[in-house]
Amino acid sequence: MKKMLLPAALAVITACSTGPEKPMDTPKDKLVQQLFSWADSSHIAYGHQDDLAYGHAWQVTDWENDSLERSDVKAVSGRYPMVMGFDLGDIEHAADKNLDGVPFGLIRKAALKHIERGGVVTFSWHPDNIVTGGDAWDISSDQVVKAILPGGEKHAEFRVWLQRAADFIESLGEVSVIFRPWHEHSASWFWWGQDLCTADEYRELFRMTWLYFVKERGLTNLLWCYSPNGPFTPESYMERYPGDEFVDILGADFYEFVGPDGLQESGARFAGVLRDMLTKMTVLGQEHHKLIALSETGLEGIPDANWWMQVLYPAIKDYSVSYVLTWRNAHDRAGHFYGPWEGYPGEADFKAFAQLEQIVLL
Ligand code: BMA
Repeated sequence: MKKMLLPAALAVITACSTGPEKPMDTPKDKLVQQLFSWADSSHIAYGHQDDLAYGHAWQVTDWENDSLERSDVKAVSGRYPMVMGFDLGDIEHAADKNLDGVPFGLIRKAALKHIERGGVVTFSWHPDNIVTGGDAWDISSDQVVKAILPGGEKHAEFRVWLQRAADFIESLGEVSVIFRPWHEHSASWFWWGQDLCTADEYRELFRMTWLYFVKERGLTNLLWCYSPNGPFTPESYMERYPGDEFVDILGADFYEFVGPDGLQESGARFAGVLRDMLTKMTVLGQEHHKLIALSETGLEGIPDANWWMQVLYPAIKDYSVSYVLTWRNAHDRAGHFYGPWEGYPGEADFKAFAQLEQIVLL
């Protein structure tokens, strides 16, 4: 597949600046240029969720005094992942720790440390259900999005949740990070999902969030990532797109699941669908002058010892995808890992993947 050429990158960088008086050197401009330079030169940055906070069978405990040098990815490959994801779930309650028990103080410190080392940070957010009091996965009401939009009975209360999330982002200071709210909305497992609100309501939710962060709070250094779940058609991918003004990265989440026909077939199926998704996203990225990214992926427990080199890499290698992020290595949930760790059976395979010239680690 032909690579995306430089003019697309220049068009985006230009579009991201507000006028001739503004030099293209804001933290956001630099991050956009960095991501485009990988995509345009056929490099793919590798990312891992929560990588500095914990890993398989360990976690940072005394975070204030910890230099945050431990990483499962580094233990296997000698380098940190270039992209690191963290989740803001429970920030809406002004909690000390996120939904997975990671202190927000640690998340802030780890994000800033990673940026200081030269890495890229992305935030997702699994906020609770403000109507039912349940979590992000509580889909018992299809009135939640409607209720939090302007005019809805929970709007004022939800603005406080937005304020708390924005306060956290603001506390990072003058750095640029990727923000990826309202993800996997084309599926129906979160209260903001496909069957839980209309397309108009979803778009309004995304825009309301953007307007609050960017216009009300002046948080102009965020790169906004839109990330439906795969598979999709170009039409279903764009069905709830909030608009070019509100999005910087066309992302997608897509995981492999092992079916009854076994590992080999599920790997082949996953890779085939992923290639199809990336082909469509490449076209959409060119049309809308946006970066593309595989914002979440993985195979839980990685039962295939050759998954990185024989499934993931062949599926992504022909695409100008800026980064690919695998989900977290839980320290407290047996078998819930998506990245490598020292001693796991696919260690050599991950090492080979990380050593590829095309794959960027830190
Ligand atoms: C999910 C799982 C959960 C976790 C959530 C948010 O995919 O990993 O255990 O709470 O992401 O990080």
